[in-house]
Amino acid sequence: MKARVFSGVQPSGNLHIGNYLGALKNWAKIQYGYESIFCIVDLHAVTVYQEPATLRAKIEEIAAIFLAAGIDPKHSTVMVQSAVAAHAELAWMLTCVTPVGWLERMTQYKAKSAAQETIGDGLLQYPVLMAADILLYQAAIVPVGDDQAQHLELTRDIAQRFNSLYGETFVVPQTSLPLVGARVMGLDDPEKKMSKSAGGAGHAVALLDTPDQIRKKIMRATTDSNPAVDFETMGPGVANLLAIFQAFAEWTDDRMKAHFAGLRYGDLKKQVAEMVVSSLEPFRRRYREITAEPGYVAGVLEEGARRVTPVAASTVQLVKERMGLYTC
Ligand code: AQP
Repeated sequence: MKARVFSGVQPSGNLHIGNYLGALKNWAKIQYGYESIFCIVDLHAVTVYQEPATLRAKIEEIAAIFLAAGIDPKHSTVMVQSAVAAHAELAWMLTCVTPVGWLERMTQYKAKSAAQETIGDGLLQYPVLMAADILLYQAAIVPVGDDQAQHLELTRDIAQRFNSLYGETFVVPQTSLPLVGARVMGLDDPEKKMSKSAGGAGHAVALLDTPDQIRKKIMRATTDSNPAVDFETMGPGVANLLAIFQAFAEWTDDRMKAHFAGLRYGDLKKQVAEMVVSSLEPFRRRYREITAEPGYVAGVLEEGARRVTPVAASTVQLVKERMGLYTC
């Protein structure tokens, strides 16, 4: 039997090239080597307020983006978290073995709670629900961007703690990070990671941006006071543009240096913009085709929930038995 892969995206904004390079591109590449489950984690999205009608529409949009990015629904499962109640059920059981101090240390919790007047309990519990998502399917590999590495470490800690308290129950998962593109930074502020819920109009290149929007955003990206690319002294803005190019083009470091050293920033930006536009062209075409077929995405999601429900139920049954909870 093939090892299982699990990963997810929150339907909480416009998916951007950071989500693509950090997660989706890698998922499409590795999916055939594993039994793969890719999830739209809507229960995570509501840890901060989402307008209900927008959230509902986003769920199908994100599913269509997964498929357009190359996830093959004949081989891989695409599903919505809230369609399988066992995610929330297992999260409670894991909450009971997780010390609060572990959760308060999470950097994403610190950053997101700092921006809220009242901190919802869900924001603190977020990594436990994420652990439940992964452990529910006994996933061996979790391909994510670098910002999720700390949550993955916590998932491993929770699994190990549960296993040592109640006996071997969960597979302890491994994190899989892409070599380039694991942390794409904001175009307007290269000190901050590109994020769907932060920044102004020039912050992120959305996957559904038009070629002209992509060109405009990249041409306005923050660089530094040098006139041209110098690999020894370049600032974070230039390093980010080069990383974006390299992640799309899949060039080696040597080829990048030979091609870009000494290139003026205006020309660098033009080349990065054209690389992003042309790389996303097949994605845009597939997205148009997928969304033109009424009911197609809903059917994929229904089938996804149907496939994973028995797997989730068997893990919950095992956990209940281990903990001495009531089973019938
Ligand atoms: N900037 C990034 N560079 C590389 N990978 C990234 N990911 C997110 N941002 C970058 C990866 O994309 C996957 C899905 O992310 P998510 O939807 O679960 O939420 P997130 O990590 O919190 O991403 P955002 O874009 O910052 O969303 P918001 O603003 O809604 O919180 C994950 O694998 C993530 O690592």
